[in-house]
Amino acid sequence: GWDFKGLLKRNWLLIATIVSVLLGIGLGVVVREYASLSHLHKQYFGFPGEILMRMLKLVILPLIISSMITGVAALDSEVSGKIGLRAVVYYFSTTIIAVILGIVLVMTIRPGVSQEAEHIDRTGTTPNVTTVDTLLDLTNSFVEFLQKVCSPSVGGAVCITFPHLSHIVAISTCLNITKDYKIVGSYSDGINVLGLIVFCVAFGLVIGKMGERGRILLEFFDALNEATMRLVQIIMCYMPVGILFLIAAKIIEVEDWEIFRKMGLYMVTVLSGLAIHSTICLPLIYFAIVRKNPYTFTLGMAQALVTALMISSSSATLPVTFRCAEENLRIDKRITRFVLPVGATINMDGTALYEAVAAIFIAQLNDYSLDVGQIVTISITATVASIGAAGVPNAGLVTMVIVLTAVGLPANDVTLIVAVDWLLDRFRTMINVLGDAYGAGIVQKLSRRELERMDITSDVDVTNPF
Ligand code: DAS
Repeated sequence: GWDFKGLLKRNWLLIATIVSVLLGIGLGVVVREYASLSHLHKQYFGFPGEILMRMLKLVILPLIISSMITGVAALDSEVSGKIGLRAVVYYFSTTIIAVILGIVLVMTIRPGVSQEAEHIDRTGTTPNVTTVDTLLDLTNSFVEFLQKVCSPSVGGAVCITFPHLSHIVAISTCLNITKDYKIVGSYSDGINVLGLIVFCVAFGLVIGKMGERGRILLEFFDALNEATMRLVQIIMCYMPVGILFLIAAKIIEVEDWEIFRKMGLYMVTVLSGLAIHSTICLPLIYFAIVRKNPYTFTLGMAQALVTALMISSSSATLPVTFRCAEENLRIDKRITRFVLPVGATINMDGTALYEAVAAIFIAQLNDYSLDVGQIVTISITATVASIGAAGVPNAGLVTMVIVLTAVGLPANDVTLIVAVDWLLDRFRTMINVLGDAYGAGIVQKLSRRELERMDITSDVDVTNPF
């Protein structure tokens, strides 16, 4: 027979979370209809949700530090190089696939060309832009690009892929600390996760080479990781309550629902792209490599996916992503500790797809025809912009500027899509998280030989040192 009770018991948290999403939507709609809350009361109302966000953000720092350092230190540099390279290849290829899918959809659906476009207020138009302005803009965004994207992520990627080039790590760590790149940015807008990752990789490589004395640190960070995951387990019990208020508060807060009708076709384009990527593209790649049912895999990630949908931040979802990948899908810790934190920061398929669609949508609204070169530029910059976006809410909207300026569209035109971004952000974050998880599954499969060899030769079991 069908073990209904067992199913309930094993999935109570997921069920409770989904029920609380529905209750939250109901509560939000009712309060919105029947009570007019003052600004202060709205804040009180959102407080239980705020607590959840803060608790999740609180554990990201120890989680990333402990998982990255042990992840890197536990593997010998040759193996970590191979795993890193595979992860980077996976990140890039799936991101490109997402971008191409987005471009194909937006060019066929053409959401900005229909009459719908006429209804949209064009408040964001720039006054005539001179060539000098454009040049200045381009230089500025290039410099900013170097600071924000290149130094940390390329540095991170280089040192994971080629561990023997650790001096590059040192240089980019310095770059990260100087400039406005503090290792830990202001807590409110999240942590500079890329800078942190670069630092942890460097530290992990050093510990790995220290032999007997390094092992003390390795065990320390491993214990820190376990302690953090126990905290996460406690936080997850609070999750249904937090989520209920988070979504209800959002529904009360949104001012303009009418905009959704006006922007309908644009949203349909983005959402169908995300749906196709997550139910067809990623599963196909997973099946081709791992030869297991991809949909059981997606189901195993359900808790993380709902969380991402509710809090629209890959970084803040990371603790839940870890739990799902390790507990439900039983992915090797040596892989997750490596692939998930880096993925949460640089692998954003949903964001890349969204950026490409949004840029071309804005071009369509402006009656601006794009040639092949510009479309290629959009695909490259959308990929870069998704790597550069931090895993925090609405980050993708900010890095949109890179894409728009690269093809000569007014950067101010992001204002045209701001109103619906809070909703699209949730869905693209969900796909970002799913992409990271599939990455861990695929890299594990590709690295099984190295992992097996390590199981035989290594005398320390890093996954359980005690
Ligand atoms: N919300 C994002 C994330 O955390 C990124 C984005 O804004 O696209 O994945």
